[in-house]
Amino acid sequence: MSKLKQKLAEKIPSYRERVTKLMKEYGDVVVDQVHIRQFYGGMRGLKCLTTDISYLDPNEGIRFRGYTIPEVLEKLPKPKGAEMPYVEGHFFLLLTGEIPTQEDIQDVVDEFKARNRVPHYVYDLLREMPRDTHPMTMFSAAILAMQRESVFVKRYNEGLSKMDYWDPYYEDALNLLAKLPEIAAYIYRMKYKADTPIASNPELDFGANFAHMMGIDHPYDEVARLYFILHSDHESGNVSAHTTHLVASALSDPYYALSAGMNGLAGPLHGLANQEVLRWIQHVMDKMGGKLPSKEELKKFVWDTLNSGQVIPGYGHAVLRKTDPRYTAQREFALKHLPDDEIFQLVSMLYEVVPPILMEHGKAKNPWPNVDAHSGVIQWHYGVREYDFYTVMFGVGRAIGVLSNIVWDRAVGQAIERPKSLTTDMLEKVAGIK
Ligand code: FCX
Repeated sequence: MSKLKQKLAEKIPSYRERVTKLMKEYGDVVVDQVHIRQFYGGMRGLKCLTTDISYLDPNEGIRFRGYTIPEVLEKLPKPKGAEMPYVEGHFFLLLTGEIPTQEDIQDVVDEFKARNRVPHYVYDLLREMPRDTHPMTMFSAAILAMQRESVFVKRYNEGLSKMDYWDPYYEDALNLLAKLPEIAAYIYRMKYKADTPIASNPELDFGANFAHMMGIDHPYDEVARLYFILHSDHESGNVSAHTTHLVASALSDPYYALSAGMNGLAGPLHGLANQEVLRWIQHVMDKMGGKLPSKEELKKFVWDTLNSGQVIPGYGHAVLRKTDPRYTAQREFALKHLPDDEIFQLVSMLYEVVPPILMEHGKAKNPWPNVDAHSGVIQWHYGVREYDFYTVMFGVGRAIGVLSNIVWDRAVGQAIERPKSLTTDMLEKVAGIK
C-alpha cells in the first residue's frame, strides 16, 4: 500500500467515530432553518452539507484543510528551483489534511506517474467527435468513456463491505486524476494546434507535464501548478462539487461522478465564467480599436453592460463578500511575471472601476472579483487564447478537490442524498396565503 493510502487509512477510523457520535447522539440537533426564498433561490446559504477538505469563509475566502492560499503556496513542497508547489502535494494535503514532506511527495509523484497512461480508446472517441465540439463536452466524455476501468464497480460486484468502499474509490480517483492532464492537453492540441499532440514526459510532475504537453515553455509550468491548486476546491455547495458528491452518493463510481460534476462546471454561471470574462474584455478592447480605454471610458462600458441587463463576468459570488484570494494569488503572479501585459493592465483597471459601480448599482451582494476575473488574462498572456478551453483546465484542477471529497464521503459513510420537495400549494399554505 502506498504511503498516501496508508496515511489515509490511518485517518479514517477516528473520523468515523466522530461522525457516528454526531449521528447517534446529536442527530436531532437543529443547525439551520429553511426559508421559502431558498426553495427558488438555489438553496443559497443553506447549511446542509459537510466536508473537511475546504471551507469558504465569506470574508476570508477559501481555506484548504485549514490553510489559506498563501499558506498552501508557502508550505507545500516545490520541485527543485520551482516557484509553485507540486500539484501532487496539494492532493496529499486535501486527502489527508497533512502537509507532505519531501519524502511523501516522491511517493505521490510516483503514484501518479504509474497511473497516467491514457487508454487508446479515449483518443479514438475524441477523434470521432465533430472537431467543433466544445472542449468541455470532449473532456466530460473522455472521463465517462473510462468508466469501464472502475476498480470500485469490480470490487462492489464481488461483494465489498461498505466499510471498504473508500479503498476502490481511492484507486479510481488516482487512476482518473493522473490521466486528466494528458487528456486535457490532447484535446487542446487536437482542436487548436492542427492536431499535433505532444507525448507525456514521464520525468515531469503533474503541472510541468501538462505545460509540456500543451507545448508551452517555462514559466507556464508554474502557471499550471498555480491554476490547478487555486481551482481545486471551493467547499461542497458549488455546482461542480455538489454534483460530484450527489452522483457518488448513489454509489456511482468516480468516473460517473466526475463526468457529471464537469457537466455542471460547463455552465456559464459556474466554470464557464472565466471564458465570459475574456470574451467581455476582448469586446472592450475591440471597441477601443485594440488600445487600453481610459478609466472614464471603462466606467461607461461597465454601466452599458449593466444597463443592458448583463452581469459583469468575474465579479460577484454566491458566498464570498470580499475579493477572492484566488484572484489575489493570480494578481501577485501577474505583477511578478507580466506587469506590462495590456490585458493585465485592463484587468487591474477593472479592479478599481467595477466594485464602486456594482455598489452604486446596488444589486450584487458581492461587488468584488472572484477567481474568474483573473484566470483568463494569465492564460492569454502565455498563448492559450482559445478561451473555450479555460474551463477544461478549471476542471482538471477541480477534479483534485471533488475526487478527494468523494473518497472521504465513502470513508465516513455518506448516505444517498434524498432531500424532500414540496408543491407550490404547500408552500403557499406554509406562507399562509392558501
Ligand atoms: N454583475 C451584475 N450583476 C450581478 C453581478 C455582477 N457581477 N453579481 C451579481 N449580480 C446580480 C445578480 O444577477 C442578481 O440579480 P437578479 O436579482 O436580477 O438576478 C443580484 O445581483 C443578486 O445576485 P447575488 O445574490 O449577489 O449573486 P448570485 O449568488 O446570484 O451570483 C453570480 C451572482 C453572477 C456571480 C453567479 O453567477 C455566481 O456566483 N457564479 C459563479 C461564479 C463563480 O463563483 N465562479 C468561480 C467558481 C466558483 F467560485 C468555484 O470555485 O466553485
